[in-house]
Amino acid sequence: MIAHGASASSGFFWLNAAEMQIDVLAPGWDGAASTENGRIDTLWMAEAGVVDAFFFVGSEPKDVIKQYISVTGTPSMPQQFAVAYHQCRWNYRDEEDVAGVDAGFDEHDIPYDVLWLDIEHTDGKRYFTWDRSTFPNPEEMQRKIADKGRKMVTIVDPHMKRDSGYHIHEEATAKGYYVKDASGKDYDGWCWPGSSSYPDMLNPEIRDWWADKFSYQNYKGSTPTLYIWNDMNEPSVFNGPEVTMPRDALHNGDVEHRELHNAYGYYFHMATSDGLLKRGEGKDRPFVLSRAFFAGSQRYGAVWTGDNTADWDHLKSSIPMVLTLGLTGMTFSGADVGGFFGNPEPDLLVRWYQVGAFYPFFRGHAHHDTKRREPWLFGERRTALMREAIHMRYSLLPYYYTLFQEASVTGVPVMRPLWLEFPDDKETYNNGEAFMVGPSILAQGIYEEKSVSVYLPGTELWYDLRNGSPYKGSVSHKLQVSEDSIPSFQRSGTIVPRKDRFRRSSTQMVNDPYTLVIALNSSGSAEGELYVDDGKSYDYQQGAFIHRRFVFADNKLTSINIAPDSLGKKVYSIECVIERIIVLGLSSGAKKAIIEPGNQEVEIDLGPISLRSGSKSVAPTVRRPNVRVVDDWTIRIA
Ligand code: NBV
Repeated sequence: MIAHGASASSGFFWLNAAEMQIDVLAPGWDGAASTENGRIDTLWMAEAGVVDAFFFVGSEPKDVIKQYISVTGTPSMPQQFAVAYHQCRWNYRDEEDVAGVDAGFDEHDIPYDVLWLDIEHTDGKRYFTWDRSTFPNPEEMQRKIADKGRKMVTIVDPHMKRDSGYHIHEEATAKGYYVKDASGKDYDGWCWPGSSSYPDMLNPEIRDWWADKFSYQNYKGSTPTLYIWNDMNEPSVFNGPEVTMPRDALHNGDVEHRELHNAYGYYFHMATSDGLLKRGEGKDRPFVLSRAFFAGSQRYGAVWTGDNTADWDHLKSSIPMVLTLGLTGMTFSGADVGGFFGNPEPDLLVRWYQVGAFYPFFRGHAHHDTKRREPWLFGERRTALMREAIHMRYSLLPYYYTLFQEASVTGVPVMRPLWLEFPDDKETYNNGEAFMVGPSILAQGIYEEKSVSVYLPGTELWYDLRNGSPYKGSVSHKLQVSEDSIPSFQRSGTIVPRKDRFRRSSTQMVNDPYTLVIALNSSGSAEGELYVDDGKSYDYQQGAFIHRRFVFADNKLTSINIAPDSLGKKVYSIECVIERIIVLGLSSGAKKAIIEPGNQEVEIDLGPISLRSGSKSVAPTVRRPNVRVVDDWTIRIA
């Protein structure tokens, strides 16, 4: 629980994985004690376990998050590709289907990084196997996708088919690795494969055994560009009480399932993530998406909000859900774009892409009973709008990656409620429709309306991301809704790094030049950061990264190295330059800039604010300064 008021913030965390109920006795509830001085009581009950509780107190909410993270662990740093767009469906049927979807993105000039395979790709829902009639050559399929810098993900659920011909089941049975029922026999529940049992993830030896299943030798048909999706790990049991395992099922050390339930998925995610780490000999960062999670799951990968529905309300509620996850450390999260159940009306699908392009985890997904909905199936105009939304995300990838790095150190989430950035502004406290991405960008979802009120906090200006128009802070702006994008703004006083050349996948953007977008505040200054590393390994932990702070003040932009020297055993360097600097709020009289060192003069003139098709808006732009991001330099507006 996080509580926040203008003068202080606090948190309470009860580490307990049993069923828990928390009553928030807010005004209007039976038994609400007192709301004097804004006080709201809460009542906590758990079915089992011990009271192992933590209080966190700070002067602002980020202090509370940092303390909570110091107890439960920092979010893992994702690979760069994982921050880009993912395309999923239950199910891409066969290798031809996969090739067709992959080609469809290229034909329509839409970047994507990851193609996902759901449960039907397996041989009878036996995970770690392939249905060879539909996927006869999985390695070749992955290699073809990888040639474009893309990856694949397959699903691996915890219910193991009780089938004597299935090697995993045979081993787990022989070794006694399954969760037991109350009588001590292997627990047998019903799930996708039929009769199934569940490895006991509480036991470290069993987690090790599970992790080994991801080696290339054990997982036949897997390659280094294949990553994993853990679903149904609550665990979900179709015929179990409350659709899960009975509370008296037994885990390692005779721990009853009732004590462990909410952490089963956490351990499963942990073991899977360790598996990917092991298979790459600890070199590459794992990517594992998990449906079930618990305090600390942020260390093992991404999560999503589960099976939503293709309706406007679910689009709307995805925002408070993702924001709340972020506050609890789980910053790498998102909702199924388009809605899992049902067919989205095309306008909803477009809006979902526009909102989803801001989620930290950005994946389109759909139930197998729904119609196909790849982004080019709804006419040219809508294809263009969805392409635009995905392009916007790709151009902001340097900013997102920088925010993920911040989250991996402090736990402060990538996507933030407004009050995390403006803790003193009471107008923001109940706002669950708008959100910040990092400290610099504010966006507001559109849910069917024709016009929308957007509250912009703080006293400074905000600049429309699309056309650079300035809007005043501390004001609710009534805006006409445009179909082009959802309202989104850059806060003045900030600098956002972008990459504006569009490629097939993020991997192909590695050497592309940067654009910096500077939004000046009323004192004519601004600040921002850029973090870059190799996007995949752990070398950054030994200093192999670039971390710059850009400061604009007194008409001069300075690039400062903020990477600590102490880590410097390894080095990361790139030749990338900054090809364009857009300065929102700069007087139009400025005509040239001087770069130091070198005393080189470059032009300033009006250039496009975004490279989106059809965008005509311009702003003062420093043309081709071509300074390297790894170097120290200044650029003075003359
Ligand atoms: O594996 C099938 C689905 C999956 O597509 C979805 O994303 C999960 O949340 N899975 C649930 C099981 C079936 C749900 C009806």
